[in-house]
Amino acid sequence: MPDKRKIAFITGITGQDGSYLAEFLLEKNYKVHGLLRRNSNPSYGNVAHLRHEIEFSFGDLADPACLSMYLAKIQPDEIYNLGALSHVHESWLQPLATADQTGLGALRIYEAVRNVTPRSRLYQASTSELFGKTKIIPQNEDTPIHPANPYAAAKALAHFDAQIYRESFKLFISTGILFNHESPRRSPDFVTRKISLGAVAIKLGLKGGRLPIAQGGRPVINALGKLELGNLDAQRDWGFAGDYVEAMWLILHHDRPDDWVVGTGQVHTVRQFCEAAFSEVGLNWQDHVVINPEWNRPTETGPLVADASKIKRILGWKPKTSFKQLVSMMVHSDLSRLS
Ligand code: NAP
Ligand code: F7E
Repeated sequence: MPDKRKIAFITGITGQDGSYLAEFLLEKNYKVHGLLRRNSNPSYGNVAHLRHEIEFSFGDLADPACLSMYLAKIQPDEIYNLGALSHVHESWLQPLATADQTGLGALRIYEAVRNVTPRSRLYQASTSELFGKTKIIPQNEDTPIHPANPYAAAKALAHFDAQIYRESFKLFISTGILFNHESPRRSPDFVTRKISLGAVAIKLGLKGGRLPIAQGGRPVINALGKLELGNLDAQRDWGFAGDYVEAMWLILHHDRPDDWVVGTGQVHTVRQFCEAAFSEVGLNWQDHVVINPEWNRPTETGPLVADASKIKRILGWKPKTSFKQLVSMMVHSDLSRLS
């Protein structure tokens, strides 16, 4: 019997979103393929638990030949381009690699689709960082794009090219302009996971080699037992990644390609995240957090707040997880992991 399942190809499958999306699509009986970078020690990242259910293709967004070859072989119905150097702070340290992987990487996928599988539907992972320095609050699909860091500039290239390829070549390329979304699978380089890991490590009294590694390859707690953070006043619209992958799928199932803002419409500060996470483990954050200006950025973005009324109205999507539930989920997951 021929396999009639729909075929999806995911770049960035080992990342936070790639793993939730793979689970979501497998649940819907898709055949899931993923682009996997070859490392000296093979690593399946967040999809290690699914490695027998996913077909992996070794490759890289830097290599257009491999992208075309895999599309020809896999013939995907849907492509989700989630692969990117996704860290804003890191993008100042690696601006050229960011431009290449995050910006040109997307363009290489669009070219491969144009030349090899023009009937595939393509989702491009755009970001609220596109709005960067905007003075307009909240932001929707019509808000002018004003990037403020190398990551956002690379994503802007990918975003504009998605629109250009859609209009010029009649390809089905949609973008999801997603605001921050987090989960227990978030890399500890990002502030929310750094805080949940830090609160739990302090609660459990972890020391030395038992401490998880966070941003900059350093233990999450410093030698004095404190959690070092940068700008506590920074504001973000934080949602749960598991809710957002459903939006990606809905976006590709609309009858025409388009751009879609996805977020909760609620902002919180880094300080409020600390307060909520430490109180989950019965601690007062002010006793444990210190400022390290090293984690400040040359320019800060925001406040970035989503006006997601379009996707709510047309596709019926809405976030299911509150800020409080998100923080609690992350802290309790780290508690059971580290206990
Ligand atoms: P993530 O956890 O950092 O995952 C990034 C993924 O990209 C990893 O699987 C990584 O593979 C892969 N990758 C990086 N460079 C690559 C290359 N040259 N070739 C192939 N794969 C490469 O990111 P995420 O949070 O899941 O986000 C998914 C996408 O959404 C990203 O494009 C991100 O920029 C965008 N986005 C995220 C958010 C958010 O709040 N999470 C919001 C808006 C947009 P390795 O495991 O090999 O490193
Ligand atoms: O920073 C402040 C920092 O690194 C959030 C990516 O998924 O979302 C993410 O980018 C805020 C910033 O995420 C620390 O200054 C304070 O204002 O967790 P973050 P991000 O930069 O918002 C967007 C939408 C994406 O598209 C990206 O791919 O937190 N902050 N102290 C800190 N941030 C970090 N990382 N570490 C600190 O110690």
